[in-house]
Amino acid sequence: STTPVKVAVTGAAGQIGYSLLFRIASGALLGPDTPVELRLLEITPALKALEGVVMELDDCAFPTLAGVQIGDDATKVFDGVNLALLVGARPRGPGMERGDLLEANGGIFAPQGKALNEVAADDIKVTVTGNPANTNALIAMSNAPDIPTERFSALTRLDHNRAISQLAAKLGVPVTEIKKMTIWGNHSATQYPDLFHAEVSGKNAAETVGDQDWLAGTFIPTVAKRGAAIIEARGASSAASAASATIDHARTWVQGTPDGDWVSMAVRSDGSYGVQEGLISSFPVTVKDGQWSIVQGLEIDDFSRGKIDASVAELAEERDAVKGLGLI
Ligand code: NAX
Repeated sequence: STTPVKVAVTGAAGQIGYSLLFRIASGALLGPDTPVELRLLEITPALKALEGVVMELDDCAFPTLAGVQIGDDATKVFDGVNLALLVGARPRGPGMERGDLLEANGGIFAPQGKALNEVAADDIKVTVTGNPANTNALIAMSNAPDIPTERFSALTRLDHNRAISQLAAKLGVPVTEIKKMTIWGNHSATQYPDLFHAEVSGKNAAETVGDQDWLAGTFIPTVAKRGAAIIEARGASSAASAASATIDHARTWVQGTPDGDWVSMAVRSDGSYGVQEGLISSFPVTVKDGQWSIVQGLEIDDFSRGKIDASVAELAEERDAVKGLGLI
């Protein structure tokens, strides 16, 4: 088709944006035959820096980049958008309590949800990368009553990719041998990367590893704390890998999952696996024709049950906090 797909990115002048925009513009999201129009939202003081990024996008002469619009007004920037990648968020500052963090982000994601509700295209799909991603997605979703709830999601694909990479390294196999990885729960240190349903070359991953101490004592914390390890090493938080995962997430949502595999996405719970209905929690999902479904029928043992419940309890606390603040 020659009609450009309109892709909104918020926080476009930030670190993740600096990697993400060039990947989208080069066709990594929608392929080499689909023109893309970028709609970039920033806060007013960052617009000048964003103009510089747009100059660089121009200088790439990407064949798939049909146009770029920038601005600080969500109702203009989101007008007619088909995909929205909500990356810009308020980071936790020194001495900031969780309530302050949730409130500051509510001030971003509630108006953005309302703007999407008002002006986005009918087929809008929303991906929240900005932290706290699950709860920010819940806030945006709750402020967009006319958009079907299944069009909102939060990013746990970076955690998913980290889990695949760690497992592949442990077993000395290519990442392509790993299927059916799952991240459950919140994109936070309570997340649960699950090897009991993952497969390595068609065999059960937990059995192949055969080392519960490594699984519980090394694998899970390494994946859950990888963001902090990147900050420690790089002096800045994950950016290129977060951008890559955001592309993976949105591309899977558009193109679907291959047979015999699934991905992790944080989506609105329908009560599956005992996850309280209405929370935006990460699940194993398959995608077909642009619609995700939670993989059903997996057996959850006591170890996994405890881990999932702990992360979901944190999501419920965040939900209660933003409800108390009148944000949802
Ligand atoms: P940066 O601080 O480099 O960039 C954020 C940008 O958002 C800034 O340019 C800022 O001006 C902009 N912004 C703030 N409020 C805005 C608003 N109301 N509308 C539009 N833009 C706004 O952060 P960066 O490293 O790019 O990270 C962005 C977000 O991703 C952070 O919240 C970060 O915590 C989160 N992450 C999420 C990950 C995930 O897996 N879900 C992993 C990576 C990353 O930590």
